[in-house]
Order: sequence, then C-alpha cells, then structure tokens
Amino acid sequence: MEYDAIWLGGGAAGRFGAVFHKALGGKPLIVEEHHLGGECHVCRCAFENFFYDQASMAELMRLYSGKSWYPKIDLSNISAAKAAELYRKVGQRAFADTMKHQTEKQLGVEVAWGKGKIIDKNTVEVNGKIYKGKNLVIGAGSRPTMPNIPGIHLPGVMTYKDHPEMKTDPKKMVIIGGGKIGIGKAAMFAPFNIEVTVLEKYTCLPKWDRDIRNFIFRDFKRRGIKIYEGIDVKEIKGKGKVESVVAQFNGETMEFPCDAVMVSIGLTPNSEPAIPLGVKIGKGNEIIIDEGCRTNVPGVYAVGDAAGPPYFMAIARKRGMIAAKNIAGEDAKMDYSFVPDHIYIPPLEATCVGLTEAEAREKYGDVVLVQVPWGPKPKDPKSEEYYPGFENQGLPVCGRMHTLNLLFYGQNRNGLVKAIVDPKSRKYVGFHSVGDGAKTAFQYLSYLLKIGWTVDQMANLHEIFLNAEHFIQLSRLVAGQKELKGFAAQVYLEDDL
Ligand code: COM
Repeated sequence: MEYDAIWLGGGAAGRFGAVFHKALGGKPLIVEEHHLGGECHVCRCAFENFFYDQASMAELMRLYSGKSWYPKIDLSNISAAKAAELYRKVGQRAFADTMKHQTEKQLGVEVAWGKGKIIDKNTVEVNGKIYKGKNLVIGAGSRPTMPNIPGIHLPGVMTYKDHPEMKTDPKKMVIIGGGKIGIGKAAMFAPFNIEVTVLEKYTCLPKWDRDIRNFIFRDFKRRGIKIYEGIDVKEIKGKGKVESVVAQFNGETMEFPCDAVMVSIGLTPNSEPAIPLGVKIGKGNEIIIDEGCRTNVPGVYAVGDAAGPPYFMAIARKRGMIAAKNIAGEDAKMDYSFVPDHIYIPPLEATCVGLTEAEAREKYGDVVLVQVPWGPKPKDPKSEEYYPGFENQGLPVCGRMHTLNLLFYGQNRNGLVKAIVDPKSRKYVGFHSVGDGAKTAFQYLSYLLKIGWTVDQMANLHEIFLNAEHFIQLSRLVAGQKELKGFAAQVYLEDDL
C-alpha cells in the first residue's frame, strides 16, 4: 500500500488528523475537492468570527453614537452585504491559501486535489488516478438540515452556507430555528438595521443556564429582535422570491412578512460516501463510530461532523487526532466530557462549560454561586447616569468594554459571570459567562472542571486584573470561608424579561 491512511476530506477533522498522523511517523494522503480547512473559512468559524466583529462594530457604533464624547454616527447606510463582500474578496481567499500553504508546504502533507471516489476501503480514485491506503478515514462534514415545507427552495431562503454569499441587504428576516446558529445569526443581522424574528418549534437554547438565556433574551428584546417559542413553521410563501413565512402558534395561523429566511434547524452528517463500504449509519444520518473513531468496518474510520454530534471544531479536530493515533497503533479514545459551548451575540459572547445551575441543584442539592451582576436593576435607567442603591450592578464584567457598564449603568449591557460550586467538595461544577473575551479562559476552565478544581486552588492563581471572566478574584473573596457561602445569588430571582 502506498499510504498508511487516505483521509477523505481535508476539513478540520481530516486536516488535523492527517497532520497528526504524519507527525506520528505515518504516511497520510488527504483527498480534497475544494479547500483545506473545509467550510471553516468559507462560511463557518473564520467567517463567523469576521462577521461577529463587523456586527459588533455596528452595534457599538449604535450604542455609543452621540453619547458622552462620541460623535453622532449615521448608521442608515450600514450593510451586512458589504461586510460579506469584503470577506468574499479577501478573507475566503486569504484563509484558503494559508491552509494550503500550512498543510502542504510547512507540514509536508500530501494532498490529492479533486473529488474522491471510493472504490473499496483501500482504494480511492481522484481525477482518474488510483490511490491505495491501508486505512480510510472519512471526514466528509455535514450540511444544514432543511425542513420539508412548501417554499423552501424560493430565492431568499438561505442557511449559514449562503450567508457569505449575500449580495443585498434584507429589510426583514425570519430565522427558522432558535438553536445556537439561529440565535447567533439573529444577533449578527440585527445590528445591520435588519428586522429579525426567530421562530423556534420548541425552546431556544434549551441547554443553556437560565441566567444566560435571560440575559440574551432581555438583550434581544431591547434590540427589537422578536422570538417565538413553540411555533410550528408550515410554509414559506412568495412569488418568485420569499415574501412571508406562515406558522401555527397557539392554535392560530400567523404570517410573518419578510424578504429573507435563514434556516437553522440543525445539521445533517454527510455519511453518504461511506454507505457503499457497509459502514453502519445512525438515525441522524451519522456514521456510527466507537470511542476510537472506528466504524464497524475494520480499517475504516470516521471523523468530524460526518460522525455526528457534538458539532464543534475542537471535537472534529480531536476525532482526527484520535483516529491518527489508532491508525498508528495506539489505543486512543475520545473524551466528550466538559466540552464548552459558545455563541456570538455582538458585541458580546456567551460561553459555558459544565452544569447549569438547575442541573447542579438537581445533582448536588444546595450549590454556591459566585456571580455578578445580580439582583434588581433600576427601572428604565438612562445612559450616562448613576443609580445609587443598586450596588450589585456596579462591577464591570466583560473584558474590554467596561465603558458599556458606565455608559449604561444598571442596564447590564456588559455581561454576566457565574461560577457554580458544590460547597461540600468545594469543587466547581459549571462556569457561565456573557461578556467578551471570556472564551479564551473557558478552553482552560473546561480542563480545570475535569480535574476537579476547587475554589481554594482557584484562589491561588494569578489574575491579571481586569480580566474577562473574573473567576479568580471573585472566588478568592469566598475561598477563606470554612463553610462556603458563595458570593451573590443563592436563590432564583423572578425573571425580569
Ligand atoms: C478551521 C479549519 S480554521 S482547520 O481546522 O484549521 O483545518
């Protein structure tokens, strides 16, 4: 055999897996039709990061315009389509070239460019050329799940895949699906003067901590983003292009006029290339793998989104790494514990890892919360004014935008942090944040959760004050207590949405 493994698909999973495989001493070949890095720089993480930044700029300009020393800024001509155009012209090309350069030139991994056709588990044909490998790794990614409803193919209906392709600015957008992608897209479109309505069949962000959800939904309300939960979309209407979305809500038919629809009801794994090999496929169309990313067919592995959730880049890359180790003769296993989650809600971000407060209370009984801000807020506070008597609102929370806290005192525009501790063991069981910049810390916090990190250990770290998540200094304030009593909220407050 010419190669130790053929990696079908050079996305996050295949690219990282093949690189790791080579570093372990193997001889990998990546087969890739379009770009190395997969969808990342086309329409997923690189694009999302770029667009988040653009939307944050727009939202901050709106918030600061005419306040304090900031000039009045005319936002009538801002354009999401122009932002997308800049990305298409520069970002997509720059990242594609960088991925290619890094993989082929810097790291020396061989790539067969073209559509790979699996002949058998040891043979792949690319542009008429036959490649032979001892192992085959399928990393074919995923695609947006589309509902089977009338009008789904009308022009103006898009998914995350088409977002970078937008050429005009919609005035009204309906987002079908209030999961992580839908909520993130709603928050990113709204700053560009687009009227956004989210229609969710069940509950938006059901797995997130209640305080974080409330923060996001309160913020959405302020910004005029409408959310309907428990609504069943039946049809997209329009003559030649999208004109409205029809849905059933509380037994009534509702129609939402719009000129764009974003569908974000989930992802479907691209398992089809593996089917002829006799590989087992699950109910969600995913390739079924064991902890070592092996399929039921010896010598055939599956990695990344093609093997089903969690759909998260770190998981995709790690599945690649685990498959590489196993191909190289190790017995490596995936670890799915304490995977963080993250949503951009410009100009902030929401990040979490571990248990929510409700889950923690169920598991541990009483828990201690280390949380700011907390408690009642002044009613309809004006900007640039201080409201005494609401001391729980005073601490700046997020990383670089403390100005938000001072400019909008008591409105909680700059975030929320919350650590949940089991008081008996003094171990953290969950971390939650809305702010900016906290996601960096959460990469490491997920590991600290895994090793059973305690408030006492946290109190011994060196914070660089001010920081984006404040967990070190806030925890130190309670760590001296023999019996942990926490820092702020110990009871649920009424929702104040
Ligand atoms: C995302 C693509 S940047 S990859 O994981 O680096 O290949």
